[in-house]
Amino acid sequence: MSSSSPSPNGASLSSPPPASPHDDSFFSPSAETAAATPATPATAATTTTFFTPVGGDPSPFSSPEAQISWPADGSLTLSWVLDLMSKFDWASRNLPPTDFPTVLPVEVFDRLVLTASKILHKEPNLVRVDLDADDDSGKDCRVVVVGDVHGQLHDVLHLLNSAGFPSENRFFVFNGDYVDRGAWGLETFLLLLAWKVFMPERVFLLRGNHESKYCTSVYGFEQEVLTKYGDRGKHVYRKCLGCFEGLPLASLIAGRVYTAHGGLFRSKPVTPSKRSKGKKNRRINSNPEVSSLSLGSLEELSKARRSVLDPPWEGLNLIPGDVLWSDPSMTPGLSPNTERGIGLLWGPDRTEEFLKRYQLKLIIRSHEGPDAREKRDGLAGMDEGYTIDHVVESGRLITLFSAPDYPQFQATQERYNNKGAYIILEPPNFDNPTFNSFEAVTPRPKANPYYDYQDVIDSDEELDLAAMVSET
Ligand SMILES: [Mn+2]
Repeated sequence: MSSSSPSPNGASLSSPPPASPHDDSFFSPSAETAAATPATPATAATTTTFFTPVGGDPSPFSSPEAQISWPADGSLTLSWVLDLMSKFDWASRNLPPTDFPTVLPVEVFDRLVLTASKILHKEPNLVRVDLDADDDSGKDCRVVVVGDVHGQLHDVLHLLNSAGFPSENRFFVFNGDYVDRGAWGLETFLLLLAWKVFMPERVFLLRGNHESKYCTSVYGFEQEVLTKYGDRGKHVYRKCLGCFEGLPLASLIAGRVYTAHGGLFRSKPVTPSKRSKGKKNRRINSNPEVSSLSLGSLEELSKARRSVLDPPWEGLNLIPGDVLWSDPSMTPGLSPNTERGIGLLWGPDRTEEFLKRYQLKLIIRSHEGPDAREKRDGLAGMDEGYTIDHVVESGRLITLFSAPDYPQFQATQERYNNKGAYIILEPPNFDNPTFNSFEAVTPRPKANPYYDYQDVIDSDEELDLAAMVSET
């Protein structure tokens, strides 16, 4: 693995200085709350606030008395997952990042990631979230859909508190982009893996474009891991990348709602037969002309090879890159996403085609925050954490973004002040979304950025393809 990170603008990514302890955010929990153990059932989460409420009041948890250890019998419990969350929250407020291994030793990290990776790698590219709404036990089921969270740990904890934790009848589908930009990508990703391991049939983690070697080497996650784990950092980073490769690409909820990080994808180019292995076919394969682009099928999606560190932008395996990087457009048709250098742009006509072909009602995708939306003609801004982009005969296309006050670090004083949002899908059809917008948890604990946010390109557009080639 190369030790130098690609840098789109030629700026060097230097190691951030070690963070000073957050002296202004130390707290002394009161005696009564310090003794509280979060052993209540997950359903209680809607009424009980375990974590720092909006406004930045101290966490009700005491300092971790001991570091996290892997359960002796190897099976995670609800209290183990809640304990992990509270210790991550505590550590983010009270410890310098270099002390993170005192909370989560590398051996425990290894067990968690290995266990999660085994589950994730077995899942199909398109995970089916099936709820039996006719069944008596299914009529109280709901699905919470979450968009980009980008290492904003405290906002994720708040979201889980607000929506209620995963449980027998509360499913979660996360649309990817767990890491990068925010200072707690590792904590965020690991706590979601913990939920996945604890409730593999209730929690679904899809891959975002940031769950890749290329993005994490530019937007902070690699540096974050190297900082937090020191001389074990390379090992930890490699294990995370291996886990990213296993993340499924898309979900189909109740047979009616398609979700993916970027969205739709092209049909696989025709493979040249041995007889016609001429120049013409080769050219079409490596550089498909606009006229040859057509929407891919769910069957093609299911067959795509997703285990790649960086989804390729050329060649024959283009579906993962499309699903992770594409954006909707108000212009009809399908065209290459030249702004991003990978993926597609698709118009309302293609949303209708896709919905109609599979008798779906809704596409929920993520991938565009307030910064990206500022530059998109004809598409709404991300102030509320979601937008309804296409309204067509068969249904709707929604963009969902769950990182409020994003990005955590930015060069200008003026912030977007965007809300984040999550969606709840309820029976009987799970296709009429309820939007829940929420504000960022403030104040955020102090942290240093892990990437050069002043010089790095503003949005994750314009892939530095040369860097990707050298990194592959
Ligand atoms: Mn994205």
